[in-house]
Amino acid sequence: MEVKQSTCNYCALGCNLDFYVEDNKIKKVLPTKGYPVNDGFCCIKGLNLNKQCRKFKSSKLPLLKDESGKMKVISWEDAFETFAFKMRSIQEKYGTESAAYLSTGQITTEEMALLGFIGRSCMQINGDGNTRLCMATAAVAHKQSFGFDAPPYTLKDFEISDTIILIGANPVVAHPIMWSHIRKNEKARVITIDPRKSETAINSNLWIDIKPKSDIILFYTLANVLIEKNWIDREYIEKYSEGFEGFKEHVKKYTLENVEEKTGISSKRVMEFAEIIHNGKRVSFWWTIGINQGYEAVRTAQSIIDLAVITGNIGKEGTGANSITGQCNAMGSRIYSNTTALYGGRDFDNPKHREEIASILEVPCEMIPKKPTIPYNKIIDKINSGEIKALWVIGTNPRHSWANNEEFEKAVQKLEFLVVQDIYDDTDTSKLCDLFLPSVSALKKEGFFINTERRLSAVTPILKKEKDELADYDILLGIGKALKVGKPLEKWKTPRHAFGLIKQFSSKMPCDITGIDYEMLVSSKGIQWPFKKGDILTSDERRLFQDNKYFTADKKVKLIYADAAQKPFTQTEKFPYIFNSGRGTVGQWHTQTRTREIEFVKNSCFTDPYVFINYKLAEKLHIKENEKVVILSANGHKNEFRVVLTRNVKEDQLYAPIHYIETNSLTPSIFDPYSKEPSYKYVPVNIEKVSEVRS
Ligand SMILES: Nc1nc2c(c(=O)[nH]1)N[C@H]1C(S)=C(S)[C@@H](COP(=O)(O)OP(=O)(O)OC[C@H]3O[C@@H](n4cnc5c(=O)[nH]c(N)nc54)[C@H](O)[C@@H]3O)O[C@H]1N2
Ligand SMILES: Nc1nc2c(c(=O)[nH]1)N[C@H]1C(S)=C(S)[C@@H](COP(=O)(O)OP(=O)(O)OC[C@H]3O[C@@H](n4cnc5c(=O)[nH]c(N)nc54)[C@H](O)[C@@H]3O)O[C@H]1N2
Ligand code: SF4
Ligand SMILES: [Mo]
Repeated sequence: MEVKQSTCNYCALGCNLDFYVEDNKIKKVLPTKGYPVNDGFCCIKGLNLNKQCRKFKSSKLPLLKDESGKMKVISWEDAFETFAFKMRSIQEKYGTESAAYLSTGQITTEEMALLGFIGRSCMQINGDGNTRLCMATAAVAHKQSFGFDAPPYTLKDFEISDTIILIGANPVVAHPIMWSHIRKNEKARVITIDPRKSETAINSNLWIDIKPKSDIILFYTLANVLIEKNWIDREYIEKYSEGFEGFKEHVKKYTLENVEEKTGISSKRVMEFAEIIHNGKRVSFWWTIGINQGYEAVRTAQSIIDLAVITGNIGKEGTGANSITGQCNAMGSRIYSNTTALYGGRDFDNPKHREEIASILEVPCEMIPKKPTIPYNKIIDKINSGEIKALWVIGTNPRHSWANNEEFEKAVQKLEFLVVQDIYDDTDTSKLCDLFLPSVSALKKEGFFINTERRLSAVTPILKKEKDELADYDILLGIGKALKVGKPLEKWKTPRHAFGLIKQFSSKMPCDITGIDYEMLVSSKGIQWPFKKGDILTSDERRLFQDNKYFTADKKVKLIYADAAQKPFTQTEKFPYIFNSGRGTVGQWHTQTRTREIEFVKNSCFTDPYVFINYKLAEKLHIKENEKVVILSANGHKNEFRVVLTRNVKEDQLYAPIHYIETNSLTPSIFDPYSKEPSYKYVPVNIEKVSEVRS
């Protein structure tokens, strides 16, 4: 039996797995021993990767909607020609930017880079990704504060930190292997900041039960206290940061007197928290999308960075202001998809950067876009206003996952051409399309992913493609040919060619990987960026900023801050409760297209949408466990949910898992002003008994 090592294509840990293969069938999956991320462990999703596409397989050939509205199987050639003909005619009729695409953090970096070339350079259209829904805030915060989108840590930092502060992050459910690194560290004090007592809060030493979206006020108040008490690292601040005097003045407004009213945390508890930070020798701050998804998310993320910097908890072992990513290749998409940043994290508006990329690709400089893509929400707005007529969706399921998701359904009705490229033809979005392009899953692909700690790892073809099966990479090449891209496409012949280009894109950038050959990634321990030509690997774990040099022009980290924003919605008599949403169980992945293949997950999870409600609130409203209620949102929509009673959400709050399409019918069209990431986790709602609403 052959054993092939590859990377899990679910979450951003990028666990490695050994696949035991015989006769092009997977007989067994075991987590790779000795791999620095998961060393012989993994979660239920990774263990069941062999089931991906087993039961709900799409047709191997594309599908095209005929005049009667039925999907008919067509050949790949016809699909590519149809794609090119329809896209070109729409662009000719309505203008170049009347087409757009929405992509993903779940395909290989090579595929992202090629898609970025076809979409942004050859078609000259806008294209954003589901990483906007997830990580855009962290990317913008890093870029502004550090000078580059660079998560600084290595997973080992969890094991050597003495104070681990988790903010808006629920790794017990969302990153179980990350939690296992935390568990290994028996000495650390673990503090979780979350409005609900999440599975992680339950297992922490301290739960800071903050009011939703008041983190920024807590962090500024903490900073104020730490500065007043002189519990800060003055030498670090002076030598390596910029903006401290202004920051110090700014946080003076955030006093202990006001903190409880705004955050729900008493001044005594804030003082105790400040002492914990002061007493810690290696304090690490970790945040995920409880922070990234918000109406002032970038500034909140930066208030975390500011705290780490003023206390000197950055660039050293077991410290850092550390953003955790979500999807297996979110980091690949952030740096190499050519959408929000030019290849390699360059700037679209920098002529030198554009020339460098044009010269690597051997194309005229005019082919390199001069501006980042318009964001996801603008793409949807422009479909609704009639400016965008064609949409190409790759590896994401926006009918389910987009905020206020009925807006997406509305948008689709206005489109003249919707193409969906997915591994299943029955997703909520696939079901709406005119042309369906089936890709094989990562089990049959070659390429690489970049995980949350900047580790590149190989995606190895575990199974051979069958007749008529194509990977996203092949599909993109087919589209490129039909679009008559011509000679420039020769540079992209295979994923290995793309790898070579990506290396060149990275040259002299902070994410430099010119020292990595693809073979070095295969059956290896992965390699974290940067790894320049000539570098020698001396350790499995590397962190950034150990030399205290940041990627800004003056090499200093910027302390960035702003007045806390007004809430876009407040709780009123009409909408008295706050509706929060996030991951439900370890076994369920987002819109469930893939994890429905896992029998155990299917059998152990609700099939219909549910919402957690506090016992006391239920009592007050005469609602019982398992009863169906209607939740009415301030966004104007309502939907039915099954009630699950809990003590872990506050009386004025509700929590719904995102794995059911109903949840996002209630979320608002509100975005952070800098990152344009949706504020999914905060919307006022009301609850009514089904009978009351129907009568
Ligand atoms: N099983 C499973 N694992 C996954 C995924 C999955 O779908 N299923 N998805 C992956 C992806 S793409 C991502 S991005 C990650 C997400 O990983 P996480 O961010 O850990 O997951 P969430 O459950 O969305 O949100 C985390 C917590 O934020 C809290 N929160 C809400 N509002 C606030 C607030 O105002 N302040 C604070 N401090 N906390 C708040 C929520 O109550 C929730 O417990 O998970 C990844 N892992
Ligand atoms: N209310 C609320 N909504 C949220 C969130 C929240 O916390 N609250 N979180 C947001 C976040 S962080 C995220 S990341 C998004 C995720 O939202 P989505 O991206 O919509 O979720 P997925 O179910 O992961 O969709 C991925 C799609 O890609 C397909 N796919 C898998 N592998 C491949 C492949 O190799 N090739 C192709 N072509 N297709 C493939 C899958 O079948 C699936 O249809 O949801 C966001 N929505
Ligand atoms: S923790 Fe993440 S990367 Fe590891 S097996 Fe589970 S889903 Fe895959
Ligand atoms: Mo995500």
